[in-house]
Amino acid sequence: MRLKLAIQKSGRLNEDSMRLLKECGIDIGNGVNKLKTDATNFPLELFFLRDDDIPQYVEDGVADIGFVGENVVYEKAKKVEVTYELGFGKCRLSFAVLKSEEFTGPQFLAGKKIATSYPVLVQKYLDENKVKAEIHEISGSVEIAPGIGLADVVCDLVSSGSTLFMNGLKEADTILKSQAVLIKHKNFTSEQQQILDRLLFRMESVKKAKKNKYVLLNAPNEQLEKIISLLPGMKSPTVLPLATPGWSSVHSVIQESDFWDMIEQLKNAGAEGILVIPIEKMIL
Ligand code: PRT
Ligand code: ZN
Repeated sequence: MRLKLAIQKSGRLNEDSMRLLKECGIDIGNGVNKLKTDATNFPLELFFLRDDDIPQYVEDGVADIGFVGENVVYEKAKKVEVTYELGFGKCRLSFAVLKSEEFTGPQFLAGKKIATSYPVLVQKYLDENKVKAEIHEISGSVEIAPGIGLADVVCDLVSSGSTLFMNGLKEADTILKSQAVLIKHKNFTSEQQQILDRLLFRMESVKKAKKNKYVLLNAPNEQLEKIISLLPGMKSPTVLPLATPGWSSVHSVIQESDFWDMIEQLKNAGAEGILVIPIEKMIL
C-alpha cells in the first residue's frame, strides 16, 4: 500500500515540496509532468494539483496527506488535520491601505470596500472585531484594486512587501502568519499512519540538520576543559589528539541560532582553525 501525497503542481510551493522529498531520500523519478506518479523507493504516490484544491482532495481521502499553505487550509476550512510545519512558503495575510492613509485599527475598515482572495478569513476578522465592511472577492492581482477604484483596502499575502510598495500601498494589520504545512485526513488507518511516521521522522531529521552545524576546531590541551564546557554536542564533543604535541582536534554540533556567539567564545578560549560544516541529516 502507498500513502497518497498531494503537492502543488506548479507555483511557489512546488520546488520546495520537491526538494524536501529529495532531502528525505525519496526518489520521484521523472514523473513530475504527470498528474500523478509513484516514488521509486518509498511507499508514496504523488498527486500534482492546484494548491486551492489540496484541502478538498485530502478531506475526501482522494489524497491521504498534502503539502499546502496554512492560508489555504484555513480559508478552505475543510475537515483536515494540520500535522507538521514544513518551514517553507512563509508569508502573512495582511490588510494594506493607501500610503497616504493611516490605519488606526480594525474600526478603520468600517464601511470600506475590501478586495481579497481570502473572504472567509477576512469575514472572520471583521466579525471578531465587530466591524461591518464590504468584501469583494477577486482571484488575482488584488493589489491593483485600490488604484482602479474597485476597493479602498486590500487583504492579501505579503512576503517582502515589494508588491504592495510598487502599487502605492502599505501593510496594516496582519490576520494570519502562514507557512506550508502537512495536512492529513481524519480517517487514517494504522498502516497509513506507519508510513506517515516514517516520512515525518525523515522530515524532522532534515529540519534538525538545517538548524545545526558541525564544528571542527584545534585547541591547545590546556584550554580543552574550557572549550569543551562551551560546546553542547549531541552527547559530548569528540576529542582527538593532533600530530602536533599538546594540541587536540575537537568536533561538535552547534545550533545555528547561537552560532556567532559560540564562535567568538571559542576563539577567545584559544580555539584555532575553526571549520564549520553543514549537516545533511541528523538522527537522534
Ligand atoms: O496555481 P495554483 O493555484 O496552485 O497557485 P497560486 O497562484 O494560487 O499560488 P502561488 O503559487 O502564488 O502560491 C502558493 C502559496 O505560496 C500560497 O498559498 C502561500 O501559502 C505561499 N506564499 C508565500 C505566497 C507568497 N509567499 C507570496 N508572496 N503566495 C503568494 N504570494 C504573492 C502575493 O499574493 C502577492 O501577489 O506574492 C505577492 C507578494 O509578494 P511580495 O514579496 O512582493 O510581498
Ligand atoms: Zn491557488
